[in-house]
Amino acid sequence: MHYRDLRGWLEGVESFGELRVVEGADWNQEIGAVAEVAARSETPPAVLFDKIIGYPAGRRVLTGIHNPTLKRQCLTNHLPLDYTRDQFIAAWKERLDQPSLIPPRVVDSGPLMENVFEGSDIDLFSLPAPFWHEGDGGRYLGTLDVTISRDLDEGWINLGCYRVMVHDKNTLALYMSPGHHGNIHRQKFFDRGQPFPVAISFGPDPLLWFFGQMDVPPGESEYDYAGGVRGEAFEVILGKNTQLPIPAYSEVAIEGEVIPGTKIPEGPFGEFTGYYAGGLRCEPMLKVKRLMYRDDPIITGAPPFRPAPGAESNLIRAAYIWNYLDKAGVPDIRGVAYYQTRMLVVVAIKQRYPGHAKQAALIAAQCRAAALLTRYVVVVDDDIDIWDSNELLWALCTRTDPIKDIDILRRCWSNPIDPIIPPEERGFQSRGIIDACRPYEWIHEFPKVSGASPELKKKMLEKFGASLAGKK
Ligand SMILES: Cc1cc2nc3c(=O)[nH]c(=O)nc-3n(C[C@H](O)[C@H](O)[C@H](O)COP(=O)(O)O)c2cc1C
Ligand SMILES: [Mn+2]
Repeated sequence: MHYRDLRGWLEGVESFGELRVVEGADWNQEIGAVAEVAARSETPPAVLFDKIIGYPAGRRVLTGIHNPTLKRQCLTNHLPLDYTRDQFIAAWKERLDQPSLIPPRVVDSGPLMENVFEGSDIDLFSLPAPFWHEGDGGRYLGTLDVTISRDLDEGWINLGCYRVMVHDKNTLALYMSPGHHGNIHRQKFFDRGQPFPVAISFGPDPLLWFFGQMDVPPGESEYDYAGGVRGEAFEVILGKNTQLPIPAYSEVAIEGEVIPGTKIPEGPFGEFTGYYAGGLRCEPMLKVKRLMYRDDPIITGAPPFRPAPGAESNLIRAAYIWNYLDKAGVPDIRGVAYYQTRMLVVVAIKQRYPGHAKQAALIAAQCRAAALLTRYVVVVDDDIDIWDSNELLWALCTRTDPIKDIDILRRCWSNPIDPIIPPEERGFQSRGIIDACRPYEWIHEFPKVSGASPELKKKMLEKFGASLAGKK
């Protein structure tokens, strides 16, 4: 099922019954709370909020792109809707291994230009940016956005998903953590005393956002990757003030400048870790020079909460880590799971030689896709279903002897919103490496796993399944 923009994506979601419409919610905390309740349901739907209190009908907010079912991830990623998790990861491994890159195509205009405001006509409060969580410090227009910037020395264009708070009618605060490409781009302008030009899409094509929150290597543009996956260049309009390429089918976008030497409050914000660890901080002000939106615009939102059980985790990041392991020459990787909000990477291997598990763990722990904020890396044998947390805990408890099997890496890459690190030490973290494989030295003598064989279980189901189901 192919879609060309967010509206096409919504039609797709509706066609398989995963779209809900909520009318009459308040931007002030109600949208955030409804989004959380929806995210915790068994099949978390996408929720389109309309007739928001205090706003004309048509100015909408959409949640449920970032915590989707597998089917919605398939839709977003232009894959067959009936793909299993394994097929999805395999398809992404291939895409990442041999990416087809299609750069964006500049067009003169697009739906985004249906409403354009400049100078004193700009009013960010004309859009129903939600106050997402009760303890937040302001209204966040940007949670599922794409921030577009250019590298001053090398010219390449970055897309990153960074949170954006509304400060006043034409001022925003943009939070980009150290090491992220937008942050490095900003440093280059500020080092020369120049304002940092940015454009931000607040209702992008979900695929552009997907790449915006992924670790595409520096020097490469997320635009080109997303175009490759879509099989067609993204149409972009060049910003009048910044010359930055802005998706022409965005619902809402701004362009402007971040001003060096200025400071405005940013946060607190209920973060993806499930805490307010970043607290109230300061960021330089982003002055908006142009606001553009489609008729009846949709703001896309990804309000973070503590982990919700129903959502699929970040499968693409798992595929990324797996590819890095392959490229580093670690053989016989049988699976990689990445529990995003839990900061946990799990690798399953078929052990082939002494030290194989440690090699896999250390590379997984520092490859680009997992280098930031990973707390634990666990390596297990390939008989463990790494997507079943019960199986994982079973391996952890029965195949590790802590004194032998846990290593600690010190001074790894963390960021200012890491809740367990005392504020003055933030930026670094330690990382636990756990070898939960059967010990290689006596793998063949290791106690046999008990329980009926899969064949016997299957046979018994055929024979007695009806009785077990209470049907006889
Ligand atoms: C919903 C969501 C919100 C995010 N918010 C931020 C943020 O506020 N600041 C930030 O630096 N990174 C944030 N990230 C993480 C970055 O988007 C991610 O690390 C991405 O790879 C950064 O792109 P870059 O490598 O081009 O810098 C967020 C990710 C998601 C999924
Ligand atoms: Mn990047």
